Amino acid sequence: MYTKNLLILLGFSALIISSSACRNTGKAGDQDRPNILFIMSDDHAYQAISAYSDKLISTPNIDRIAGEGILFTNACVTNSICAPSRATILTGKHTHINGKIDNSMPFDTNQVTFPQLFSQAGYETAMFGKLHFGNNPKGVDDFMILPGQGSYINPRFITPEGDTTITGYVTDIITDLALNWLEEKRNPEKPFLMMYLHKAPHRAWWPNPEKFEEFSAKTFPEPATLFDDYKNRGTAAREAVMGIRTLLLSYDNKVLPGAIDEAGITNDDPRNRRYFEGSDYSRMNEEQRSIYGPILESISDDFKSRWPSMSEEEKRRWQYQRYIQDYLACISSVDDNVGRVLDYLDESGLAGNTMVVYTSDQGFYLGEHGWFDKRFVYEESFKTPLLIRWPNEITPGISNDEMVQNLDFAQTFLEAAGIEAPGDMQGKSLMPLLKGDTAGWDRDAVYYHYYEYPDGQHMVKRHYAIVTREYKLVHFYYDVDEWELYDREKDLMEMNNVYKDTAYADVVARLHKELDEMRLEYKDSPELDKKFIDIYMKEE
Ligand code: SGN
Ligand code: CA
Repeated sequence: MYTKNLLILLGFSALIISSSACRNTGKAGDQDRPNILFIMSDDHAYQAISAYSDKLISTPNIDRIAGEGILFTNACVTNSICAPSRATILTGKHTHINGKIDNSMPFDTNQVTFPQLFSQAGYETAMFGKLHFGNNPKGVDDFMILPGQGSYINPRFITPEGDTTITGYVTDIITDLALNWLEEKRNPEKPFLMMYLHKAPHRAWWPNPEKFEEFSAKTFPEPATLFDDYKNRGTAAREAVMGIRTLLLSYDNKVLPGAIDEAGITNDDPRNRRYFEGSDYSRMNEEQRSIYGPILESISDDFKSRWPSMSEEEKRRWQYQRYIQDYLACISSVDDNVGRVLDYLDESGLAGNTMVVYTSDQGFYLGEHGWFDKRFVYEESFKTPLLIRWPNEITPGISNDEMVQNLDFAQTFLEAAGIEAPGDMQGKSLMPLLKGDTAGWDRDAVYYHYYEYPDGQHMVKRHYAIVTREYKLVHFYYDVDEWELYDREKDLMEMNNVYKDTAYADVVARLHKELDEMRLEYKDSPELDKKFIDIYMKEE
């Protein structure tokens, strides 16, 4: 079956190679306009991309994008959570303007998204994978998206023709769909915009069986702050519920529920078994169960033999290893699949005039501060990976440390395609930076605002912030009124809130003023903060 599909794919590749070879020699009209391939994964921390750091994993394919293009080392998001990040990317506006401030708020479909503008300008457009908006994408000629968070195993897809379920592993399937569209479905006479959006490595981190087996046998280094005690920080860090020890033993760490009983544990989180029973595990067919089974048994045996005699510290270490093993295993599949797509672009002759972007909807904690998840403006979740390749325009192997944001993507792609951006977009095109022209880049601070609180789950308080290269000034509000200041140059791990340190009095005064100005400039305000709280109260 697989071989047959492969042969069909190869056949089509050959056709495309010959047609695109002709197409790319021309320099007139549509053939000048670049293709855009936007690759985004879900919760992919920059710490888990070897172009940024090789401490945890090697990602040779994702790295290729930067090796043959540009690596942004200071890219960040405006609101570190899934659907708001996607809304910012699609609209080029902060979430208080586009209205999608949290995962549950509906997306206002009257908002203009950049794929609509591409479509109007004659581009062929498509979207495959995770959107997470609660409504279908606008401006795409073709799409297959996961409902909500979607599933890792045998995922269901929403398509323009109705729903369908595909047997297999989600990362491979989304890639098959994207490649199939590139090879067979798109109109080769037009430039394309493709949104290729992975579900991985989102919780609950189900790897494919081969990676699961491979990575569950590895041991990974621990971050320096795995045992952070949140001293010298505010209430928000102490009260957030995203500690490694709050990971659920079966649902997250893949210990079979029976093994928890056999280990004599009587105080397991009541959600654990329920969630596990409704998880990807329940979606497996018999054949898949028989492949995953021995790996789950081996994890469960290790758990039973060691857990009952472990100290609290050892339990945190054990749960961290299980977490990071599965997380990185999921990324390894993403990397392999990105490699398939890059190879296709090379082989088809499309690579030169295709801008390939790799990013994530936000960063993620990989045990730093003792956490998983995101949401905070603190470094690991505020920053996001950003790698861009476009051989016809970008000098290979450059790196850029300017403060760029996901807010900038829409205007960048529009400028690249020669399409005028609407005047109310709030970002800045990165085109000069892609061309190595940093002289005219005059942004020295970015704005951040997170809203999803109280969420009953991770409980990260509402906050807004101004971030400059040197400092981060944050205001936590709603049920607290607390300010934090971090010295980003002296305190890389953000362990000391120096807001009340008199040595920083001038900095605090200056940043307060700049933050006020920035809130005005981006049209955010105390009235809007209140409006969003009122909407939230009504929903409750
Ligand atoms: C789920 C996860 C959370 C996660 C949110 C948001 N819990 O609710 O841990 O923060 O998604 O993620 S789970 O028990 O359902 O796995 S986001 O990427 O969609 O914003
Ligand atoms: Ca996410």
